Amino acid sequence: MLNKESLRHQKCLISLVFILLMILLFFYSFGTLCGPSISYNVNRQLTTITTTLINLKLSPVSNIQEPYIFSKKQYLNETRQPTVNVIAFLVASPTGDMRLAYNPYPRLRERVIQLDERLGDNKTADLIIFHTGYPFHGDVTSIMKATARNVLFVNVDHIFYRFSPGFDPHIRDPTWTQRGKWNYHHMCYFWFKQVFELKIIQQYRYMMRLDDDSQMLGKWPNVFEIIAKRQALYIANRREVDFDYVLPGMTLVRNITLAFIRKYNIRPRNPDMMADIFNRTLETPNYWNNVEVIDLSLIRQIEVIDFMRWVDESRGIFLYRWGDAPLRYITLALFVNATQILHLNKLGLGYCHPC
Ligand SMILES: Nc1nc2c(ncn2[C@@H]2O[C@H](COP(=O)(O)OP(=O)(O)O)[C@@H](O)[C@H]2O)c(=O)[nH]1
Ligand SMILES: *[C@@H]1O[C@H](CO)[C@@H](O)[C@H](O)[C@H]1NC(C)=O
Ligand SMILES: *[C@@H]1O[C@H](CO)[C@@H](O)[C@H](O)[C@H]1NC(C)=O
Ligand SMILES: *[C@@H]1O[C@H](CO)[C@@H](O)[C@H](O)[C@H]1NC(C)=O
Ligand SMILES: *[C@@H]1O[C@H](CO)[C@@H](O)[C@H](O)[C@H]1NC(C)=O
Ligand SMILES: *[C@@H]1O[C@H](CO)[C@@H](O)[C@H](O)[C@H]1NC(C)=O
Ligand SMILES: [Mg+2]
Repeated sequence: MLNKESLRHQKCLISLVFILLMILLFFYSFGTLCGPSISYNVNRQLTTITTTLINLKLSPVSNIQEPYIFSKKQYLNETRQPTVNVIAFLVASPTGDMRLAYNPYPRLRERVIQLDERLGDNKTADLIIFHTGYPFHGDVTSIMKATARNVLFVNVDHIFYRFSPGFDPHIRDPTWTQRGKWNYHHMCYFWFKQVFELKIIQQYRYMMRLDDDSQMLGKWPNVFEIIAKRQALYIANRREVDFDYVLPGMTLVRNITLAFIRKYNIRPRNPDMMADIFNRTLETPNYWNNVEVIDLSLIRQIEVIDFMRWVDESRGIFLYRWGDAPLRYITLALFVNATQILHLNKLGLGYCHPC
């Protein structure tokens, strides 16, 4: 039989254990709440490339986690070697908002087959199809089955429709419209800045952008190998210009570029390109970046990220429809010298757009 003393002792012990448990529970739930959220990313592959890891550590990009990724690796249970090279497309899924919704996926499938035939990378680079909306299951699988590459369908609805901070799309009207009121601007914003902030992109070193309304002409060598071997940072398509009378406010991009140079005391790495930007009255130059290859270590540099933020905060992308092409040209003029840029025409590589 227990005496009163030992009973009190036991009660004391039980309440002590209870309090300890509560404390543990508190910290546990706090930890899970504040820790990284576990979301549905089926492509959580670890890249063993140390350079990429170093870049990741240094990179202050926001690492936005994409909620919906549909990966071929997972879907067809295939194993592929991890790669640092990626080919990126952006398309809009058909939506019920339009009476005649265009479905881009059948044509994209043809372009993917063509890519496999024409690009000499032995089908090793991953393929990411950034998309808004909801592709049908059949569209996804028909593209996955058309290529030996790893294919990732990455939904970007959570970022694609964002605007620059403080911009009011309800009150304002655009100076330029294609598709919906702001769609073209969103596309420019995506390729200039947002794509580099996506978490899925962080595991790669080189990104080649292709559009679904363009084609490589003839056989191409492995451009990923070429850019790496020559230690270049960019492979450029041909030069074009935007005119201020077509795009009112285009030349204002010079003002914010100058302000940035002054504020951060930057010495532009490419004086010829800088002169090209500033020495014309109404024309702003660009490389027609519906095809481009970028060393992503470039846009992971802190000054480059600062410049992208500077442009973003100026709201010029939405106010004046500054395209990602002239903005990329200015980024290159600021941070990349002439030997670090390769040119498709000098490499003898053809590309058509639109076609
Ligand atoms: N998801 C989505 N993709 C878009 C949108 N607008 C353009 N794109 C994609 O962005 C790329 C460039 O667009 P495009 O209209 O060809 O631009 P342009 O060649 O500069 O006239 C294409 O591959 C399109 O599929 C859009 O509103 N939504
Ligand atoms: C996926 O493939 C691996 C190895 O090829 C195999 O062990 C595993 O059982 C497969 N999983 C499914 C769900 O088929
Ligand atoms: C191309 O890839 C295939 C399959 O992975 C491989 O067997 C072949 O050796 C590769 N060819 C070259 C030239 O690398
Ligand atoms: C942009 O710069 C030009 C030339 O320096 C100047 O005349 C103009 O007032 C500036 N515009 C704005 C909006 O700052
Ligand atoms: C502007 O600068 C570029 C590059 O230095 C040069 O090729 C071009 O001739 C210059 N144009 C004018 C109008 O000065
Ligand atoms: C460009 O920069 C690279 C790396 O810093 C350097 O090796 C090269 O000589 C530079 N080229 C020019 C034209 O300044
Ligand atoms: Mg196009």
